[in-house]
Amino acid sequence: SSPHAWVINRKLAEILLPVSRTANSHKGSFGSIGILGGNNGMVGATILAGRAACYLGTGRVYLGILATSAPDFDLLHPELMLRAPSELFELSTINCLVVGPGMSMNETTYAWVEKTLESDLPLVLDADALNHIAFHSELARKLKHREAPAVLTPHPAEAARLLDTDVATVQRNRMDAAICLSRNLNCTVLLKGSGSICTLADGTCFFNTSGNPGLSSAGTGDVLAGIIGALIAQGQKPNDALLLAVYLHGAAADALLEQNNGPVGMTASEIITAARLLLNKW
Ligand code: NPW
Ligand code: AMP
Ligand code: MG
Repeated sequence: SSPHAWVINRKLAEILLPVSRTANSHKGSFGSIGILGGNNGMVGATILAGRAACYLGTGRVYLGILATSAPDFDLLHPELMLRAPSELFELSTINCLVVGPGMSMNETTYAWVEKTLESDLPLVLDADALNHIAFHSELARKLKHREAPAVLTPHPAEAARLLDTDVATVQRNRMDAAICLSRNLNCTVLLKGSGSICTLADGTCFFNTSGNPGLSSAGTGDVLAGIIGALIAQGQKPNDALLLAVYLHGAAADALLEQNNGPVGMTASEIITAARLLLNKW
């Protein structure tokens, strides 16, 4: 029989909402995030994560884009600060790193993941950061033994790589797969896909109730990584940030569906603005 799972619903999300902003707040009150990824052909993944972090309230958003022809700034969102990837590890204000969206797999990106795991910041690890950890046991060991928290956000294929199995096996028993990953790597894990499952290192499970197939399009996972990072950067505990982020991300898709802006053609960019609306009007 499956282990017990708590439910992530509006009621739980409400408990986790950030406290309202004080009149004398300033950008330094809302944290700084560094987002590393975006290799050739996938710059958009990092930009989507960065825009999500910005719209979900992070004080300062820095992007380290790895593509050889990386842009200097985001014309549509000039508030994003595009820096050399190494700067993300040098800026003392940064209090959360999101690593992996669109990073791609090569020796250079292996080294970036290794450097990331050596940092003592809270981490959100997604996409190719997870793939590097799956294929290099020395990185998995580093992750397991770090002191600072890490949230891993695999989709079923990334989870299968981490567990050295196939997607069908993961999907047949999603909860066991997520628990196993959390225990093996001593991390919080979000196993994505319809009915996303969060598991903590101690085996506690949560089942998300928001979201719909409108989310089945490119870039929605990159947006989710940015939302989780945004909430961590603003001071939420990583586990709380994950639970609230996964709910908001799904609920944003549900709001778009309600307005007939999906399921067909719902975009990752629209999830960002819909999530901002939900948080502000709650
Ligand atoms: P299939 O074959 O489609 O049925 P990969 P990726 C499977 C970046 N991106 N349930 C899927 O199955 C990412 O950040 C950049 C079951 C396939 O076999 C990464 O860095 C974008 N199966 C990089 O691209 C926007 C599922 O997983 C495999 C599943 C590669 O990431 C797009 C594909 O996974 C993208 O985010 C599910 N729920 N979900 C940009 N705009 O720059 C997935 N699969 O090989 O890890 O490739 O996820 O596309
Ligand atoms: P990724 O595969 O990394 O781009 O992430 C896709 C995101 O969309 C994850 O948050 C998934 O949980 C979500 N998603 C994809 N398909 C569905 C679906 N059919 N129902 C609910 N959520 C989905
Ligand atoms: Mg993804």
